[in-house]
Amino acid sequence: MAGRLIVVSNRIPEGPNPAGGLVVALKDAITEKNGTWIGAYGKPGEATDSFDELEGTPYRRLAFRLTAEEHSNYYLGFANSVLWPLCHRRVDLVELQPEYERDYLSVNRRLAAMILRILKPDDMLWIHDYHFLPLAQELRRLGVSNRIGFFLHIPFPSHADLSVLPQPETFAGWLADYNLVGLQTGADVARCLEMYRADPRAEFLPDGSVKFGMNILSVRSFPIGIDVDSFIESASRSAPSPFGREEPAKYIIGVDRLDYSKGIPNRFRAFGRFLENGGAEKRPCLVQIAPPTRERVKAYQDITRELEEIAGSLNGQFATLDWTPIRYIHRQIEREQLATLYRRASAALVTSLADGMNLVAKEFVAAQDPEDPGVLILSKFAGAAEQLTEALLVNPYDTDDIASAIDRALEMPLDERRRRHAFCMQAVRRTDVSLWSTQFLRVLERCMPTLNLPSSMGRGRYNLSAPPADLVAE
Ligand code: ADQ
Repeated sequence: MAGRLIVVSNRIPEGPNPAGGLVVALKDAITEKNGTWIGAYGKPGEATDSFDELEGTPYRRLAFRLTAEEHSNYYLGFANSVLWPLCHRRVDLVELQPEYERDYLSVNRRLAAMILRILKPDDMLWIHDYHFLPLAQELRRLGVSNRIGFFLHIPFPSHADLSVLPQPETFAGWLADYNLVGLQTGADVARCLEMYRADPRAEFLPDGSVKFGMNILSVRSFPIGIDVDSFIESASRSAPSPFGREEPAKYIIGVDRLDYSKGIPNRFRAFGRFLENGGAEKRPCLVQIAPPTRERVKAYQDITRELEEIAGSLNGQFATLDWTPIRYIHRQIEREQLATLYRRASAALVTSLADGMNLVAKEFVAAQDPEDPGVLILSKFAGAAEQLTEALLVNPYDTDDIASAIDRALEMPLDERRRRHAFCMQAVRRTDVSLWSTQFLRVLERCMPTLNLPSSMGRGRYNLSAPPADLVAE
């Protein structure tokens, strides 16, 4: 029997029936492969050097706890105040503190040692996201030669932005210890390869893989998607209006984690411009759902304040006794309700300044009635714009561009709405999340396991083959 699949992600799926996006994507694969999910859980506490096993899911869950200091320095610090802004083209928000990187490395080192204790020789590891960039390097140092894949959910940083790191060259070194690096889009792959092209330690092989020292790694794009059929099913149920009796006659929807990368202030300003330019006569409502995240990081406190100011000022300027232009809701919404909200909306606004993919865009498309679909307005800087080319693509920095797209969306004739929706729906289906995980794992399985050279304990090693071209995702 093939080896087990071990998945590592920042948070472990919690509760007896966890249902986040990544869980939907991976639960079948991990269950079939007798797999294990590893991630942090609970509130910060005592550091442990072995996992706690959580019961109640068909796959095994092994959880670890961060200390309060690690949570501050590794999670809020290096991961979310250095790597997150760096990857989202906000180097002005990068906060460099020596203890951030120190704890980032030490958490990865501790986790590697804990994984080593449960690892079997033919297990395959799939590591997720920017919290664990150096995890393969730490595992290789311990002599681990298993296949290790990595998927970055957020944009790959530009070569110029990487230079804000105190030692920019470590980034290329961290990734080089994976057998396969998966990125969201072709543009991300191009930026990653540009980094290796500029690095004298890297050499390109004829099949496009990168030889780095003695290591060979493949870099491919695997655009993530949603569980299309289940989303369509949720949206097609004839559920009562989530607004009750307060449903606006015509509304545009925005759904985001409250994050500066999502471009929500620009969206509010553009909606204001649209109202000023005569849109107020149509009395549409912008329904923005944005639960706060990472509230201890200053940049997140700033954006919360900024949005309240803009929404307050626009509502003050335009509201009437029976119409509130912006309804801004700071909470998480149930999945079923979200699907209904999408379906009843005339348009959706996704205005990310940078975004790995943006699943909200795909959920909105899947939720529409194909006979009378709403219009997706999508930032050209969201990864989803590489596939959803028939959305109304906008420059999120250009207020007038978004304002006129809102106008165009609300006026769009039915046949054009149907045509654009049908095109986008095909793209949403092509990137269904089950295909995403299957393709990634098929490519990773075809990578030869790494062979350690005893002299250098994992630093000098051969990876005998890159994945064959027929298995490469788009
Ligand atoms: P996120 O930055 O979280 O994900 P996104 O892809 O839009 O962004 O996914 C958000 C998910 O959370 C969606 O499924 C959405 O429905 C849900 N959600 C958001 N706000 C909600 C609310 N108020 N109530 C309920 N649900 C809400 C990161 C990257 C993205 C990448 C994903 C997946 O930043 O670029 O697409 O990972 O790889």
